[in-house]
Amino acid sequence: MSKFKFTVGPWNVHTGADSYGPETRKAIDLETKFARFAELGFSAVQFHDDDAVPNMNNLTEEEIKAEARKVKAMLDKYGLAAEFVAPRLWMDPHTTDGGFTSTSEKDREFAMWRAYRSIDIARELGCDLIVLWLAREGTLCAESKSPVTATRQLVEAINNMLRYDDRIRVCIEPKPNEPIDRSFCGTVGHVMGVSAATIDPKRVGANLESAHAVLAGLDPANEIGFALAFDKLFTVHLNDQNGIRYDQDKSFGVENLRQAFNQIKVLWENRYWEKGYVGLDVKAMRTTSDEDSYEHLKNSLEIFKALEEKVARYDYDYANKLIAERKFEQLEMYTLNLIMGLK
Ligand code: GLO
Ligand code: MG
Repeated sequence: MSKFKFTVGPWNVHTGADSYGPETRKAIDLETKFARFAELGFSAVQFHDDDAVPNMNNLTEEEIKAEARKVKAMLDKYGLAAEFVAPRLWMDPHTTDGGFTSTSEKDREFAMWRAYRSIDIARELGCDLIVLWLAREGTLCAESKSPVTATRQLVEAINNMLRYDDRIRVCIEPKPNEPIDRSFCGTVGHVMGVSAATIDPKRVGANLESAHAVLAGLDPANEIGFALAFDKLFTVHLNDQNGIRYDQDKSFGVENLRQAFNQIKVLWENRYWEKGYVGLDVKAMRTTSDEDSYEHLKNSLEIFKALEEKVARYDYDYANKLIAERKFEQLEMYTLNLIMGLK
C-alpha cells in the first residue's frame, strides 16, 4: 500500500500527435478517462481550464461556472477529487507571444481573464490550487522582451490572482525552455524568488517536474528538496527524461532508476503525502496502440510503488553509520544493491 495519493491530467492520455506527425490513436472522452483513472487507483484529476470547460472563450462567466459544475458531478460519480486548474495560455491565438509577459497589452489582459476564470473553475471543482506552467513566458527572439519587465509582470499577474481570491494558492511549474527558447522562470530557484516577491509568499509555491529539472541540467530530487526546505512544494509532476533534448514525459523511472528512487526518498523523508499529491505527467509513446492507451500510467504507478517499497526499507541506521565514517563507496553500493533487488 502506497502512502501517497496519485493524480493525472486528461492530457496524459492523448492521441499521439507530435510536431512532426498526426494522431496515431483515437481520442477518448473525459468521462471514459475518469472511469479508467479511478480504476487504476488515482485519487484526483488535474485540469487545464479548457479541459474542464471546452470552448470557454465563447462563454459568459456564469456559463463557465455552470459547465464546471457538470464536471464536478462527473468527478463525484467516480470518487475522484480535482487537484488543480491550469490556464492553458499557450494554445490560444491570443497567447502566441505568451500571456502575462506578452508584448501585447490586449493579450496580457486576455491572459488575466483566463487566470481569473481558472480560479472560478477551481472553486466549482472544489480545489484551491492554480498551476502556472509558463509555457510561452519567455522569448523566441532574445531582444523582444526585457527580462526585468517580464519578471515584474509575472509577479504582478500572480498578485492579481491572490487578490482575486484570498484562499487560492498559485503554483509555478518551472521549465527552462520549450516551446520557448529562453524562459523567464526556469527552475525552482526562480520560483522561490518570484514567490518571495509576491504579496503573499505562503500561497505561492512550485510544481517540480522531473523532466523539466533534467532539461535545466539539474537533479530532480534536489529541486524537490529545495522547494520542500521552504515548505513550497505544492505538487509534483513525476516522469522521466533522457538528458537535454526535447521534453519527453517518459514513464516515471524508465530512464534513470536511481534518480527516480531519490525523488521518492526525499518525498518520503519529508512526509510529502501529508502535503500534496504525486502527479504523473507522463505520455504514451507514439507507437502505442489504442488498447494500450493507459499502459504508461500503469507502468509509472507500478515503478513508483516498487521503488517506494525500497525507500520504506532503506536502512537509515546503516546508512548513517556509513555517512559518519565517510564510507561513501559503501553507501553508494548499499543503495544500488537495494535498487537492483540484491538487498
Ligand atoms: C509541459 C508541461 C505540461 C503541464 C500541464 C499543466 O511541459 O509539463 O504538461 O504540466 O500543461 O499545466
Ligand atoms: Mg508538467
